[in-house]
Amino acid sequence: MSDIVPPEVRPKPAVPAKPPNVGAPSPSSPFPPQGPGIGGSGTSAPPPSGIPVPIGSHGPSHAGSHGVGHGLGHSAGHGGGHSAAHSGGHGQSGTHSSTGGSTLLGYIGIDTIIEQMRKKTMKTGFDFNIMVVGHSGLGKSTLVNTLFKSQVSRRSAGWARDEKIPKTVEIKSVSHVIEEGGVKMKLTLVDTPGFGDQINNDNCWEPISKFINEQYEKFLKEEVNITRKKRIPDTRVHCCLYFISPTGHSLRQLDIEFMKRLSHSVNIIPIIAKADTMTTEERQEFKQRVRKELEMSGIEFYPQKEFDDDMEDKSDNDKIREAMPFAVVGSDKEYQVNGKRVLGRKTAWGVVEVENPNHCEFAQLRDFLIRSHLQDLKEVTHNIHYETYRAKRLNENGGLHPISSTITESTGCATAHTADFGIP
Ligand SMILES: Nc1nc2c(ncn2[C@@H]2O[C@H](COP(=O)(O)OP(=O)(O)OP(=O)(O)O)[C@@H](O)[C@H]2O)c(=O)[nH]1
Ligand SMILES: [Mg+2]
Repeated sequence: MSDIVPPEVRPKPAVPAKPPNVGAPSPSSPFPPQGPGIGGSGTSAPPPSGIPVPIGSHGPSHAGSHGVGHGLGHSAGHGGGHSAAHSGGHGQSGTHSSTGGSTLLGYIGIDTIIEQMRKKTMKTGFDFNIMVVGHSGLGKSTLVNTLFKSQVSRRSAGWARDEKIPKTVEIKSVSHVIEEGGVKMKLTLVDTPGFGDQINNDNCWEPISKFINEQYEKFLKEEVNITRKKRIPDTRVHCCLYFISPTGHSLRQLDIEFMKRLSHSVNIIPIIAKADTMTTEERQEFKQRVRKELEMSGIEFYPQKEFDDDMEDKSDNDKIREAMPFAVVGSDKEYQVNGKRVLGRKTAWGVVEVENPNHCEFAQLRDFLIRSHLQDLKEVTHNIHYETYRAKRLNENGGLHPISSTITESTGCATAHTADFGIP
């Protein structure tokens, strides 16, 4: 889209960044970046010939704590990983090399694999599906437009007096292809108008939960088809932004109910909407209270502690978790501030700058969501939430089991087993 900021004027991520997502292998990739020779540029110059290059420094632990997933396949949208297949297949070769302690007599070009993966992924492009949930008028559409610097969500004009509020929660899904730096992303925005707008809001999480599961079911059906598509369309919700009203009091029963019910089937990121309506102290107090309430209700939001890959991941994610829920402001209007055009909300007493970390936490949310964790959101969706759904469906279906682990292991192929499930 037209007004995407060129990379050179982008501010640095405010949260610790993970390795770049574009073309980067998943944590369970058979070829994770290891030291200076591999990874990073991928096109790095070969070392002078004759210098022995140590190989195979990664062992079986690189199955990753998510346990499953196939780096390239997954980022290209047709994951289908399996831990047994992974450690039994690709994982083995890495283990073997390290125990052998072999050294290469010259450059063979293993480091070009990253570039090969990058090229392939660039060609295939990315899918990212984001859902927004929260009361009407909390700024959901505005925030998504602010996040992607384009009009990806049409703002409703609000309910006119003679207009009827929908009787149930509707689910509306729109897709856009956005491109930046030669990388295409198919962004699907799932809106949920009507959520929390009824007199009786009991069970208004149900249609949303149903929608999320329907996408898993679609994916599962495609996966078990004998003639599978080369690339299964991924409509699964990778992330659900949950908008909390800036009441300054506490969470509503509906907020707790929704997050409790859905936190095990989708990555929920709670955010405090319209943060400019609170003073700095009110905001801090409210954030603390919300955090406490989430903890007391046992709500696990993304990034879930149990899925941290390693100590580095844990320490990065701990910082993010401590700062959550981000209190954000959205706007798709630009104003001139100190000679610069900034996205903001103009008030009688000045402009609230959306991307200014002193004004609100939008930049932290954006960096976390897009610049450091987008690929991880997809992986957790595939490896944890979808996997849970898949296992449950297979159990319901008369206890069908994957084909024996020997076959899975001998093929070493992460997706080989799926055609053998008898899913209806
Ligand atoms: N003060 C303030 N107002 C905001 C913010 N974000 C959006 N608004 C305003 O709130 C109103 C509703 O914004 P929308 O983005 O349409 O809200 P929504 O949640 O998508 O609304 P529905 O689609 O009707 O559920 C508009 O007038 C926005 O300009 C914000 O961060 N702060
Ligand atoms: Mg809207």
